[in-house]
Amino acid sequence: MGEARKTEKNDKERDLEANKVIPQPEMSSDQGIKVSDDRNSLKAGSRGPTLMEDFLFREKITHFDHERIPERVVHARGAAAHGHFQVYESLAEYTAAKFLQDPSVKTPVFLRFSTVAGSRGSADTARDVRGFATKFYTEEGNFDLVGNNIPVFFIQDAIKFPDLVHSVKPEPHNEIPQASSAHDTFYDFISLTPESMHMLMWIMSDRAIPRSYRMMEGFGVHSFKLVNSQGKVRFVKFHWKPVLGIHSLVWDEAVKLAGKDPDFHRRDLWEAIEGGDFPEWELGLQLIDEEDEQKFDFDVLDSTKIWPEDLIPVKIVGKMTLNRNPDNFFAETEQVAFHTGNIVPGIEFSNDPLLQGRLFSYLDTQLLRLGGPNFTQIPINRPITPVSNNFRDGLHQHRIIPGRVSYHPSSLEGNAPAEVSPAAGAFASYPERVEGTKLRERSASFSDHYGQARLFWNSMSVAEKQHISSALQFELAKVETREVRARMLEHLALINEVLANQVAAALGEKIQDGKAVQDDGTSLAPALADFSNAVSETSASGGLQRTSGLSTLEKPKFKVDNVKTRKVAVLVADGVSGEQVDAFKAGLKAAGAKAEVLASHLGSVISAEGKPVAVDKTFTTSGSVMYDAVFIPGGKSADALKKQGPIRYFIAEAYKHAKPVATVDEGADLIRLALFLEGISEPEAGKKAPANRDLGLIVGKGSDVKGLTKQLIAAFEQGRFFDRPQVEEMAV
Ligand code: HDE
Repeated sequence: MGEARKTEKNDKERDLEANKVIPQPEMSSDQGIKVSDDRNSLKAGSRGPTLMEDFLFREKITHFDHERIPERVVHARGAAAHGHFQVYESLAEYTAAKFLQDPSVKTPVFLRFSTVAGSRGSADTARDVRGFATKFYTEEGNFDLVGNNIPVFFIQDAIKFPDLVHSVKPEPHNEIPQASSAHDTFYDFISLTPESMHMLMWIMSDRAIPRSYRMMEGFGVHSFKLVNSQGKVRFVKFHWKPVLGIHSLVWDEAVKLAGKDPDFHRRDLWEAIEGGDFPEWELGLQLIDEEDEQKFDFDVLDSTKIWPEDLIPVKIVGKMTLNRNPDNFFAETEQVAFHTGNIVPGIEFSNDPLLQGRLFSYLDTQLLRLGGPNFTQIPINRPITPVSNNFRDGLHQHRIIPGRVSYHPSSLEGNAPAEVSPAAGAFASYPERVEGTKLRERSASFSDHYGQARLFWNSMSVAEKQHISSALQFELAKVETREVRARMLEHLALINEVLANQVAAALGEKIQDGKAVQDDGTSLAPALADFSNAVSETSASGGLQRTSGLSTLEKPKFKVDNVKTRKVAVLVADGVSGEQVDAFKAGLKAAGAKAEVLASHLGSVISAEGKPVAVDKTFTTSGSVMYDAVFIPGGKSADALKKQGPIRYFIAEAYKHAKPVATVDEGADLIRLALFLEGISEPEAGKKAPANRDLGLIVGKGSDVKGLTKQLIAAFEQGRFFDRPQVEEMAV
């Protein structure tokens, strides 16, 4: 078995393995000198001063003093994993890229997820776009697809990126707020940058608070180009579709999780992979022939626009599986260096001005962050292909290249390394005709900033619209400058009147004829210089009112498993029906979901049958926000739990967060206490069962836990239950 596993290792795994340092039994300094005492510095007398000559002390402390490297200027907080990618069938028709030709080839990948605005130590569940950066270690060199979980971006031209980031980061005078866009400078900037309005809708939507990295989509955002071996060119947008479906938190959960478990997403990814639940995404392509570039009312080069899936369907072409956690967070996750410029033959850039700017930025930032030009030699960044060129020296040079020649052409040592022809696999840009007048200008085809924001809003379900509206009410209420709030309201009025009026009401403002006005009718948002290039009359939405692929609550077009790895909290105390706990756990396990037993203490509780029931977590270290559903088994335990306020809170909170709540027998009383005391009216007798079930409140019989488990699984299929009445009245 050990041997078999070894031979299964891919080239990247072998490469990383070769760099693994196995701890030795004997301690030594970095110079290899054995250390006898690592706990006491060298002193002149046991109470005397430490001696300068203590080279062991100095070496240890100096290394420690230099342990930190600059964090990424954006996307500082992240988590990553190894895996592989395989195409379902050859994509030779579309691209010459070798790793997309053969379905039997497994290309190793390293994928890093991240939040954008927060520092390395910030919480995972902040409202933010998530980075979704994949490094493919292909046979033709590294291909990096450095994407996000939102398919559009805030700005159209890379030159604005420092301004955007400065505006969203903590404000410079007081370094407040951390990992949040809800402050003046962000809204000041984007209210003067209307091209941001489409992305703003996404950021205020549930997409920006994912349930798990494993349950979100990924997007390449820009259009790239695929070129086949005959030189045929197509524009392409890359999509990653999660096999577990797209799921989000609700805002209250995200806020609470930031305190209860700031590592919520990092831990979730780590635990899933350790437990053998390997996250998977299918790769999707949207393709537009080069000749059709001008056929649409949006510009294919504009990264603030999607290509609506109802116009240009997503073709599913392959699958990525993450199956191995990093061995060392710093060496791999922190030191990995992505670069949009890392492409392989068969894939090319488009002229999207946002993408073009990124081509400069990534290499530049790594030079500072990783301390010089040799960061490509760090194991996680090394390609699996041989590297041979005349680059030399530089900080942290690890290669020892023998010989006199470090230039080309040369005659002294056989002219090696020599150039390679494109036919033999060298990269050669396709002969695109490029011509233009030198100018600083944006194309008029980039100037609709509201059409797709409207398309997004119109494509949302009622619950999703409500979430967007609440998010905007929250964020803008945190903005202290009234004119900035007013300017934002006027943008919202161009997207949707109902939305704008809801937000205006929460801000105590009024909108008249699209303008935010004071009581006397005068404008609240004085006209400012127009930085926008905006036109509001046109629509860049392909003539569509709504499109599929945007709402996360509608049934997806791709195949998903909404049940696998879902986590249910089982609330127990002494006297719980052990049989029911066992039956419930077995039923969930069979469906690929998980139950965790929670009690007031670790160890075990004694079941009604007199046997120990193992406890996974205590009530105090967990919370309903860490679970997808709650189950209260029957038995005397339910009576004991009734008396505990935090337990009633646990149940009411899960209910308010629209999660399935299930119970049997004696548990029904506990639920009644928890929910109906919370302001929810108990359904009329007789109507109870069917009405409750539709709302994800599942009350079953202890004699049929199997049936109840099935109902719970069906509830997961349905998603959350946002239609529950009266939840706004609940105190949790
Ligand atoms: Fe980035 N971005 N970005 N970005 N970006 C960085 O590179 C930049 C943009 C994205 O897990 C930096 O190594 C510019 C869009 C991800 O290591 C930096 C512009 C998209 C990651 C940088 C953009 C992204 C980064 C900071 C405007 C989605 C994290 C540290 C043109 C398609 C990768 C680093 C990881 C990181 C620059 C816009 C995604 C400074 C100039 C659009 C996922 O180079």
